[in-house]
Amino acid sequence: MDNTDYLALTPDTLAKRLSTLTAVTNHLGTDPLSWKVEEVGDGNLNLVFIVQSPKGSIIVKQALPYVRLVGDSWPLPLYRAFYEYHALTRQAQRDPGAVPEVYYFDKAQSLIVMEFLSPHVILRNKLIAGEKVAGLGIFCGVHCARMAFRGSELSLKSADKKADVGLFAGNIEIPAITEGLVFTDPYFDAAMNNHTPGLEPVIAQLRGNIDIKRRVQSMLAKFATNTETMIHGDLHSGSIMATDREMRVIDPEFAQYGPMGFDIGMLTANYLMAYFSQPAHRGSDLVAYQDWILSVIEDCFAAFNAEFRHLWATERTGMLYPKALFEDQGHASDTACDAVLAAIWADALQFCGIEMHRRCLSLAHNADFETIIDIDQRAALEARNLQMGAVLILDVDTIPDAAALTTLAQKFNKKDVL
Ligand code: SR1
Ligand code: MG
Repeated sequence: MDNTDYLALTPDTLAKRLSTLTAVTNHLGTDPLSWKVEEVGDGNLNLVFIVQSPKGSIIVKQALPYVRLVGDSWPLPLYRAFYEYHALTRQAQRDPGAVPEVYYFDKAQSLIVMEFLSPHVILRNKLIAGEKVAGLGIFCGVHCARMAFRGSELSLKSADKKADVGLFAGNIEIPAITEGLVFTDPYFDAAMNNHTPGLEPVIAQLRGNIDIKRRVQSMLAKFATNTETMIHGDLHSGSIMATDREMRVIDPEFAQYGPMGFDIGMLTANYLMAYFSQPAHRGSDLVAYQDWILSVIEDCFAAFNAEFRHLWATERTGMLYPKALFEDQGHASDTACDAVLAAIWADALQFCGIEMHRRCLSLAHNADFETIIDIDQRAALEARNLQMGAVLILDVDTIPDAAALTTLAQKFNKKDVL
């Protein structure tokens, strides 16, 4: 493939342009005329192609030089594919089997060729359809714990971790999207915002609350300056593909070094939004399905804590909390681990509340709510979500554990806010 000037692929040009790559022909065979190419990208940023042949299938993901959701009025650097590639390789090392296998990366073309996951579908669509995924919470909790621990100086050599922080620090514009759309825009009348009509009284309360803005800005400072581990950066139910029992995490193009509680907090927000939206999507199975979503949240945090403690005991080889300072002195380190986990929990809850806000107030909403056609019903359900988000930000200290979090969700689920 011409590896110099970037050129966006099309379904018509892809086969010819990729047909000389061994990494591709290994999976598809050498006859590009037998390849079927389909552009399936429905995300906010990139081109995504499924390429199938009688021999096999691949995914080709290519960055566009602008935000697809908005158009070329919002340019975005192609280099994000470079960070996605490096994130995928680190995720594969730190949690083997959790992400698609990468077959090929072309930096100049901002293009990644990877494993086609089948019959997996986007988890968000399963949650809207009322489908369960066995082991979902455990998978997510274990994955988040492995990524948090193994990407930090609890585990990595400091020189390696600091070099990686330096590498990812070159990514400016992608974190800037999160800094704006997630942490800032929801809390004032920003140009790209949109919201469901009817939510105005709730929005006025949130935007009029200086405490919320202060706390969210403090979490933004953590997001932007605390480089304790490599985070996915955009871990929501659209970033997980699942069958009824098998899961993979995809799309780490927002990866950066950031706070350990960020990914699990964002993901929890997306489970809570799935939960709050269910009355519009379910019939007689509503209560059982909502209970299942809450059980996923509880399983996720239980698995996160258990895996993190396990890694603390077995893989604590970095410069932080060294065994030389604890176990080797005959001092248990359990209380230190408890304190680290408590700080992650508090961060996660606040990131969760912020994500619950931005998906209803800022530019990029989610299908859980957006597919609700009855605008009054959508506003009523989003209002519960917005108000619970505010409690997570303001009253984080009153929510000790995942059981308290899901109890709070049940309380808001019964509340008529509007
Ligand atoms: C302009 S990009 C909007 C959103 O899409 C991505 O998936 C991230 O969630 C980002 O905030
Ligand atoms: Mg994405």
